[in-house]
Amino acid sequence: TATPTNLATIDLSAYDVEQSRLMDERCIVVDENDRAIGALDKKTCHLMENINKGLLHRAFSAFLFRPSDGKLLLQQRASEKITFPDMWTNTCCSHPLDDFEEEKIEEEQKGVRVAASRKLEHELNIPQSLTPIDKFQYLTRIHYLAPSNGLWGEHEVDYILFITADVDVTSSSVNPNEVRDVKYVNKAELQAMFEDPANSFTPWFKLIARDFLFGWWDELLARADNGKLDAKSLV
Ligand code: DMA
Ligand code: MN
Repeated sequence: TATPTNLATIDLSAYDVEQSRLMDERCIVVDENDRAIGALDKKTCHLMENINKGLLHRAFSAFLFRPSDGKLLLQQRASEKITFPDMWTNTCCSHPLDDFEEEKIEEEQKGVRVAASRKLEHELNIPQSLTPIDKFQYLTRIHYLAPSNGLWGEHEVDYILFITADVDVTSSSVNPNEVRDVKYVNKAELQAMFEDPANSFTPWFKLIARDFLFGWWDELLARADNGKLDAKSLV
């Protein structure tokens, strides 16, 4: 197969300095069966030119619910993000990194759980003590490809993780380089947001909402009504 376009060939100087720096993180490259086959920097992994040749990496999508009212925390991505800026999406997404030994562990999805806890703190300032890795409920993995704009896109095996945590995140408590705004929504409020053409959403969030989230959410709320909200027993 052809060599991927690498760091040297695309100039990031027009982008946000911090987001450009994060493009040096090393993602875990996988095959179609989610077997780890190597590591490449985040920039290489997100160039459509490489994605179109089949380059695939491992990721997670975390969904955080507030136990008091069963509402889901959404984020609007910062304008500084190089991929999918300003779009509304689930609580937090990112990648387990080859840079950290713990994030490469596949048993019981340990690597993506550790990465999710790390990034919930980095993006939303949620203390890691509130998101211990055993509290994440792993639901499924999805394989998807989505272009962002001309140059950039996503092609991932994405692990979907639910967690409940009693935190009040606000637009002024988050990392502004990652997150522009936040919102807690119930199912009807999210449906109304989807119906408003003024809002734009990430393609993976639309996909997960359509195929999985709304169904799971009923189950979650039913349990909340019984005073037994416990994502661990959902599946
Ligand atoms: C990447 O998310 C992961 C998915 C599931 C799309 P991201 O672009 O928010 O990653 P990061 O926060 O590391 O830039
Ligand atoms: Mn990615």
